[in-house]
Amino acid sequence: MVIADRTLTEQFAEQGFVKVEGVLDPETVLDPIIAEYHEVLDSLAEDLYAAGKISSNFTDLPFDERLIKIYQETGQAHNQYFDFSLPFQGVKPDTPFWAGPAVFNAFTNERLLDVVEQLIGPEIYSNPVQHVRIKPPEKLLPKNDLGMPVIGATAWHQDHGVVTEEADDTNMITTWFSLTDTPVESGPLHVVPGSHSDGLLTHCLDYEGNGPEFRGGRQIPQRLFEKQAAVPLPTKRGDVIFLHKQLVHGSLANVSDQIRWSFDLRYNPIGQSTGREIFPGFVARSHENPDKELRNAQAWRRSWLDCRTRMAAVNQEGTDEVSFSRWADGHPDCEM
Ligand SMILES: O=C(O)CCC(=O)C(=O)O
Ligand SMILES: [Fe+2]
Repeated sequence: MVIADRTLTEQFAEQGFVKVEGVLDPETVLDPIIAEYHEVLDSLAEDLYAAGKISSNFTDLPFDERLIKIYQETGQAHNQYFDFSLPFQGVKPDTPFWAGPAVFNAFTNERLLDVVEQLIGPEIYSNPVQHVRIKPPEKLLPKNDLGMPVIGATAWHQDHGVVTEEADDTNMITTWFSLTDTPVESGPLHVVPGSHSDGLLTHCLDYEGNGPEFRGGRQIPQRLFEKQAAVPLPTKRGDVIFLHKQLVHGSLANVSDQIRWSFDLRYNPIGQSTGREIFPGFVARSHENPDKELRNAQAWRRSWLDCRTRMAAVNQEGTDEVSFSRWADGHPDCEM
């Protein structure tokens, strides 16, 4: 595949990212996901209504308005209901998550895997570091204790910095796509071209030096990379962005009137550590052992249910039997 006179792999090697247009078919891949998430929103509304936390189920409202209303009335974002992952701490036997068949269908999409294959080779493992991010317009969102929207812009980081040291030699690639068009004002990815060549940078915990929109939380101080060089990557439905694990990136704020809704999935060559071993991955494509490819959405969901059972026995009330972070406080790079 050739994009703007350079091959996809050349562009990825030079820039640390590549956007490929029209990889996923909106009607057969993305619309079924959106339909599936209507059920998820139903269950969120039912649970909150039963607990007396919202004044109505809001069944008459369209998806976006209903989600926003629920976030407003509860003063919280409820992303865990929608995410195909689990928290690192305090998982309960009934912690909600969503690992539905339409989601699994995207993870195993052949056209998506064809591009992944060009970038990391033909033996492809679905790495379980993966998230859905549904971000309503910031002006409509309640604020957290720091005065920031309860779900907003993503602070500067490298995806390598999000996994444990076990994955230092893993050739992990991130794939990012949006369920709805994501113009600049909706808060797309924001990447620093070429920054993947500078190695793993320090990620600070609860850092305050990157400006009010990134107050607190884990992030790379802006003085460690060329922030002025950052470019936004708006997307249309069906486009997919591929990121090198050391590309410095974040996302912009959603200052539009629409929700901003993305998936980020990761893949690595089979046999390499995922850097999050307690979470379940699977063989997405194997030319050597095609019979090992997982194509059963129920089995995938069950693997997350089993993981939830395992997680409910560890990392409770401040204990840390399973580590998810490689960073400690007190690095000189993090001084203000
Ligand atoms: O979509 C976002 O806000 C951030 C996504 C991200 O950091 C990623 O896909 O690795
Ligand atoms: Fe990221």
